[in-house]
Amino acid sequence: MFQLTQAQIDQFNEDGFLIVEKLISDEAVETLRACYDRLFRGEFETGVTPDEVNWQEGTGDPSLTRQICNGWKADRDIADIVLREDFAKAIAELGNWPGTRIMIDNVIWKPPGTRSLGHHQDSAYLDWFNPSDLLSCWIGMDDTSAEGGTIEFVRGSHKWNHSPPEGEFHGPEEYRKYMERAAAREGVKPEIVYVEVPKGGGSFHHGWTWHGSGHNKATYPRRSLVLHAMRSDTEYVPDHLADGTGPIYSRYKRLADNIIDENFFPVLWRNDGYRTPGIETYLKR
Ligand SMILES: O=C(O)CCC(=O)C(=O)O
Repeated sequence: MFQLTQAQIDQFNEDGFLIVEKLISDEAVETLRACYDRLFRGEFETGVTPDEVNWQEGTGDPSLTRQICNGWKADRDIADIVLREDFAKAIAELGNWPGTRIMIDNVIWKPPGTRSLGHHQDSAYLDWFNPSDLLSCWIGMDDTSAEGGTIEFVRGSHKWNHSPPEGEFHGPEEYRKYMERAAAREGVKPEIVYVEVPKGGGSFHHGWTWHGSGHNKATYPRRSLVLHAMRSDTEYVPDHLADGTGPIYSRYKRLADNIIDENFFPVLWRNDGYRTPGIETYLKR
């Protein structure tokens, strides 16, 4: 069971992120590594294709970081981690939320030599739901280092003004460009903090914290799994014309109302004890 201390919550509020040495066990890391091999080969255990498949063996650009979104619907080894109640409770505590739903997961694999992921603020892409608060838990499946292109955060940048979505996510040459422009607008010198943790460790970050990651210049891979979470009481923004992830995830909008359907965005933890029925049955093999 993962649990936060008050000192960690205070640190998160100050910095916009929190680094944690251990989130999942070594056995869970091994299980996930095997699962990553399957997913990027196109083997989907449940028979359901993930919502976004940006890289597959044989067809994917070998210079790019591999990415799949909503692996939890395709493979229950991913679901076991990203649907965890304790992570969801921790996220609610960090965000001061009544409860937590999964928005999406990110399955990320950056082999040696592959390219960066551009700096961005997650919440800039999320005007399809309201309140649009987002909080994420990032878990490394390898020991991480600055040289190996680990995720990096800009300390305190969740307090900066909100920037519009800009630039490339996959493989930009100047991966910090848009963050540096935002820092100049703020009149500050950005302080970069690298998440350097043993495998199974990771971080939490606020939806408005600037983050990204550089090329993998190391000789070992950098695999990570991210749980992106939203508030339990969030709803669809009707008829929005947003760019980014809206066109993909608005396909789950119900015709009659703005309720976000728990079958696609389950409530993982709520302060009244509620958790979407069916999660435990789904996780049973
Ligand atoms: O893993 C990375 O380098 C970036 C992932 C990311 O953008 C995120 O977790 O929001």
